[in-house]
Amino acid sequence: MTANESLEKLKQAIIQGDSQKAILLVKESNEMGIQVKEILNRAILKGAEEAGKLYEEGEYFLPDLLMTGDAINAATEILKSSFDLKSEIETKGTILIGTVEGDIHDLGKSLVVSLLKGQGFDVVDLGSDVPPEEFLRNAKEINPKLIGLSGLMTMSISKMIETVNLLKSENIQSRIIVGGGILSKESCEMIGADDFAKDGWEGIKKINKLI
Ligand code: B12
Repeated sequence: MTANESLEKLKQAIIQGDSQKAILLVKESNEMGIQVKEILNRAILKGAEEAGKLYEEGEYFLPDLLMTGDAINAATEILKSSFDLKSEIETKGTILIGTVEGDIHDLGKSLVVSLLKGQGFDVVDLGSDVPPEEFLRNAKEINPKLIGLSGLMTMSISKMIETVNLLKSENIQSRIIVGGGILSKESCEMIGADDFAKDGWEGIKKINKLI
């Protein structure tokens, strides 16, 4: 099997929500020497996007999305182990991260957490559906170098605005980055964040620059 065929099969397994197949194909792609970033961006994220489209078009229902979510989780769990290699290097600082209130999507955020830990950051992960006040309380307690807000739904943008406004009104000095496929330069400006990222690796580059 070629690299392209292997990635295409993995993408299909994600769309079909076949976790067992996805696990096998991630391992196979790894063994073939395909880069982790390629596996994620060309197969897993593309599969997630297509499952999302099928849901929008009414071909998929919530249980189908759940199966896709499980397959994404199973596949990314394997990839995460290859990020956590540099955990013994000196810490680059603390990052506070969470998915904003009303949004339970947390697979992408958890992946970013693993990437950050692998880069030598200490990460405090508040999980998903995190109210603005919870971000504020933790920011005051931890004084993180950067705060990352994740959100995958259009309505999450208004929660990001609310969260950033609260943090700024309380004089929190941490840099702020927002992440998720719905974001754009315009929405980032509207939110008042320092930057945005639609992909984990782009996010890491931008975080390293911001800090
Ligand atoms: C899996 C999935 C689910 C799973 C989530 C499981 C989980 N534990 O996360 C389940 C089935 C539970 C779910 C539920 C719902 N979902 Co859903 N879901 C998806 C799907 C198919 C994939 C998301 C995913 O995991 N992607 C894979 C990960 C790895 O990628 P990612 O999250 O984008 O993360 C990457 C980047 O965005 C970035 N990133 C993410 N966060 C951060 C943070 C920082 C700081 C940085 C730097 C970077 C960064 O880095 C990551 C790695 O590259 C998307 C489709 C899509 N196009 O995204 C729909 C989608 C997000 N869901 C959608 C909807 C509507 C829902 C529901 C409302 C459905 C319903 N009727 O109940 C509920 C939401 C309930 C709620 N209140 O939150 C819509 C949102 C539409 C919109 N624009 O508002 C989408 C877009 C589907 C669609 N096209 O209609 N969903």
